[in-house]
Amino acid sequence: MTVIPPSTLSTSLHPLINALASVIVEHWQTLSLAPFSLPEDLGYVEGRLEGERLVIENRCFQTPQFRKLHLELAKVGKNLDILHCVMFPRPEYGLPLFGCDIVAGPGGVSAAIADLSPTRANRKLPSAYVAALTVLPSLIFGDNRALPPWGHIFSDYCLFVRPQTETEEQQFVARVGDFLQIHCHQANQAQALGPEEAAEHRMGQQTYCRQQQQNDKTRRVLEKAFGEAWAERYMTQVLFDIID
Ligand code: BLA
Repeated sequence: MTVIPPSTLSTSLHPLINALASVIVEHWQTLSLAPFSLPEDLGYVEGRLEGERLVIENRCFQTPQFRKLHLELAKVGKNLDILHCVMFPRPEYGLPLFGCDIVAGPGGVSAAIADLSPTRANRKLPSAYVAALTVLPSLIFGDNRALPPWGHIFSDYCLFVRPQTETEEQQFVARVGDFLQIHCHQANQAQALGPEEAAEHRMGQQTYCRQQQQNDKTRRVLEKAFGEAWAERYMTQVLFDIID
């Protein structure tokens, strides 16, 4: 069994980030994990953002159904804590992409986003996902955020909020747990598709990555700490690598 190592950053991160990381790791343990090597040891990286230390800690795995499970925790100085997670399926299993991003600052969590994003050309999630997601009770958040222009890759079930109370934070964590429960259950039952359908899902993943690479807010944080070339390489080869 592959053991997921504990985070070395967790003692200093926003509680919502630690809670989400725990939920993610818990669900990943239900999959058949194997190690995944990042390009040139990008497991733990340090840079400087306007004189402040940026620390990135990556945990990566693969499974029979997922080519890459990526959980990243980052800390920028004392002021910005980030959780980034994407589960990239192997295209032949026809699974959607789970993605989650949390950005927390001194004023609280400014962005909490989670989705199961479709990879089919018709932008629909598999019917078993729709069946499971539609029976989840609807949630109320006081501050729903609008998606940026590149955000058409996300599904109708996407949560994008600025949680304002602890109850809202707990509600968010619980819903991410629901997404992961559905997703890991479906993945563990998934059968491989034929080459044509796999090609469609591969294209869906390429579109997802291309759109995510347009997130200037992520890029700017990485550029300030590590420079333009490093940020470009990190965004296109680690965070959102486009597979052929
Ligand atoms: C927003 N992402 C952000 C923001 C920052 C980062 C600083 C702005 C916060 C805000 O608007 O309140 C930074 N995110 C990072 C950094 C990393 C990171 C540095 O992951 C990695 C090192 N982003 C993702 C994934 C999703 C995602 C997987 O990585 C979705 C599943 C979404 N992040 C996302 C969206 C925004 C965001 C939609 C808001 C962008 C906007 O409003 O323009």
